[in-house]
Amino acid sequence: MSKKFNKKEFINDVKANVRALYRRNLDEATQQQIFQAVSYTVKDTIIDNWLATQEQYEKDDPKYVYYMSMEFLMGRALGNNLINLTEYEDVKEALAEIGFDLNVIEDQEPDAALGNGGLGRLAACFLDSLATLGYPAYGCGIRYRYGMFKQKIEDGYQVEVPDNWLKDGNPFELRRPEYAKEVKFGGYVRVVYDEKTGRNHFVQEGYQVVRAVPYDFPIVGYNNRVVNTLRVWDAEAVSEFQLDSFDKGDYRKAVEQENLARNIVEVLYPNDNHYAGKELRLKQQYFFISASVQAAVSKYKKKHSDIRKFYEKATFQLNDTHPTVAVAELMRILIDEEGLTWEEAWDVTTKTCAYTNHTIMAEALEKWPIELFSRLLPRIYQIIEEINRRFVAEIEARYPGNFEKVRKMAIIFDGQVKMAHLAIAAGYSVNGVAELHTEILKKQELKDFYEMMPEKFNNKTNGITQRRFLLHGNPLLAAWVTDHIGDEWITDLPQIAKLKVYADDRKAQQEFMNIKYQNKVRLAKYIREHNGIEVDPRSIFDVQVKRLHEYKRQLLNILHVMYLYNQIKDHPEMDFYPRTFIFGAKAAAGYRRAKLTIKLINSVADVINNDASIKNKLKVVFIEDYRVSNAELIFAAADVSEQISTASKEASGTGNMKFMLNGAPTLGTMDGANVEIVKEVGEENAFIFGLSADEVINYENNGGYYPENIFNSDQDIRRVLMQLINGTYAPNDPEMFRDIYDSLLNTKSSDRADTYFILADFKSYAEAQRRVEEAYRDEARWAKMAMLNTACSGKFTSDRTIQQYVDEIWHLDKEVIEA
Ligand code: GL2
Repeated sequence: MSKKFNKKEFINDVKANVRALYRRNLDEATQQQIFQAVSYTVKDTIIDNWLATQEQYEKDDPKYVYYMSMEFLMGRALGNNLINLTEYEDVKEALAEIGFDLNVIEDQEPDAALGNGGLGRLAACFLDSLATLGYPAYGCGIRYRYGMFKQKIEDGYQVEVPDNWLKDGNPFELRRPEYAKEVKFGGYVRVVYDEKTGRNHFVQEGYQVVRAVPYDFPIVGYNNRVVNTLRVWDAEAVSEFQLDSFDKGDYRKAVEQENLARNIVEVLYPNDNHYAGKELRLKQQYFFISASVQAAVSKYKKKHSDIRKFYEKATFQLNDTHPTVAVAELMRILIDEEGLTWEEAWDVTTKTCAYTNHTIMAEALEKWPIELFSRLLPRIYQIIEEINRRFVAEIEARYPGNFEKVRKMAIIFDGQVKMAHLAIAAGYSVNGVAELHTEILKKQELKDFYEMMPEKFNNKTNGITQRRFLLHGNPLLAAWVTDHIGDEWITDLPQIAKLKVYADDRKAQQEFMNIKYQNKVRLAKYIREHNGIEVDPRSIFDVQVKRLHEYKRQLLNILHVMYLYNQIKDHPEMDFYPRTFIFGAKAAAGYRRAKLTIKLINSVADVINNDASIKNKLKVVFIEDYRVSNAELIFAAADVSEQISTASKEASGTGNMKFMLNGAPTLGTMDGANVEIVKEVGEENAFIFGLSADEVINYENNGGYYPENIFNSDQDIRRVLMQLINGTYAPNDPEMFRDIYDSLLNTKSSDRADTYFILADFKSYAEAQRRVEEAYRDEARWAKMAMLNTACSGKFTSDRTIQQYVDEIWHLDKEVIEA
């Protein structure tokens, strides 16, 4: 294992770093400076292991997976690195000795928020599992100067503040200018006939060029000395070219290249499950993909001379369609630079690329207008045209005379380039992210593709890393689990099933619930400090944290809170177990209805939290700036996990798994991975409600749902909806929430009313909520349920997911780093 921790040496190194970095002594240093100094000290250890890992890989020449993703939602690095080095407790102790609190030091680190939500956080969990399991991997992405915006709540509204996460410097990253690559945009393609070979050559001319410079982040495996690499690309202007243009008097072009470089990695698009279709986004995609594919090919060529066997040493996993230009970029390099024929290049490409689908939401589908695409990436467009020509020929051969098939499956159609179709046509694997989701892909969204090439389709149910979301995020429970069953769960989560024998043990139940209570106290303190709201840790903490999206139905949750409030006001004597409804959610900056929903939640909170007459039975809290670091506190403290998406819409969800691991039963629909959670834990240990995916899809296909019937026949629902437009929650502007009301009932817009079946599921949701309350009142029953959720969460480790990708898609060999 790694070099043994030496407390004295560690303290000396921290002191030396404070001196070298800031010319200060320990007692003069700020907490931020201590954070930097500690991080550099930890980085030293990591670098030893990083070198050892690269040396081992160099020797063994293994196959690598390149996990290509526009998003890596890493969160903070220091605490996680210490956990995985198994030095967390040692460092905590050492710091305490010199008067610092590791928790406070950790809080100095900004989250690396290079992602929006589930898709980006999944990529981060996957990297953790790959390193822990010892598989050679690169994460490939973009080093955004500004990550996901910081959310401030002002007067109940979301305000977006730029996330300048690099302002104090990032101690863990390493700039690698020696691996820089050039990426070309625009211009035109000249075809040159080569007499000797009798082949055409394609030369891109008149283009703009950007220098891609990689920054490497270490990905530390758990207690195994493996350190893999997340490589994110920064953009710089190409200075020589600039001078050259300037000499030729092409000043304008030089400035343009400078601007292109500056803009390209400036900011992460804050859209979750939504395609914005912006030109800059396509530039970002090609920028990091071209650099990553070039780097993978260069790496291969260092050791191998036959590029036609590239796929034996490399596989590209495309995290959704965002990196799909990789298909055409690899073809370009193989044909234009390596001199392969089309057929040879296609053979390599289709054995290298694999695609993961993460959503069925229609508005998330990437479709680029031909005009934009061909202007920005002329050579890449040519290649895609040829891929499409051949693919359409295959479709026609398979379904003669069936133009409908061509219309539905072509890669280029109706003036658009369809990235999912390209990924499926060129990929050797297409996977969904939960069983239900994969079934819906096969039966609905990608039916035609599944029929034509069923062998490509497979499921990989998502997972999460227990190292961050239990060992780091919930130290009390982690220690308790280890006390009872040993520590193998840290790298083998299914072991956690051994806790089942304690489910009926009164003492264990009390200990388990006491830990939950302490975590609720910790969260209550956070809420007091950040929201100025007092919440009672003895109340039920009912939590919905995730991106704000209509399909996730935060609206259903808050409408139900309004309904409960009406009940309590009408029947003050009613027996009601105190409940704290906790929300956390960022809305895409341009998503108006989502932002209005945040305002609604805060307005309802304002009224309810300030109504002394209800005697603190109800509290509503909107936690500002929900992100990975505060998520860890929130999961640990949750009693109830709200997973209430319209069935069929949430591809998997991963928050649901983090709650389960931390002992919070799911209150949810039969959607995404909820289905598998319920299968593992048993329906009696979850609270399931609502329409099934089949029912929803059936309504959608037949257009037959009338929310106004429910509105007209159900007084409780009608009253709640009327409160949206009668000033109950907006006395100064009763029209404030009109849009939300209209979205449920009115068909002024072109959308169907109540697209997400909120009214259809309302009563069933309220009923499930009553079951929650009833179960919670029975302490022993609840404790058992909570503990069983933790005990049955073994399937949902990302270690299992990654092992399935390795066995069924990537076929990698495990590496062992010798001590
Ligand atoms: C998502 C899905 O919405 C979510 O259900 C899933 O868990 C993750 C990871 O597979 O992917 N798809 C998507 O576009 N985003 C997601 O979070 N942004």
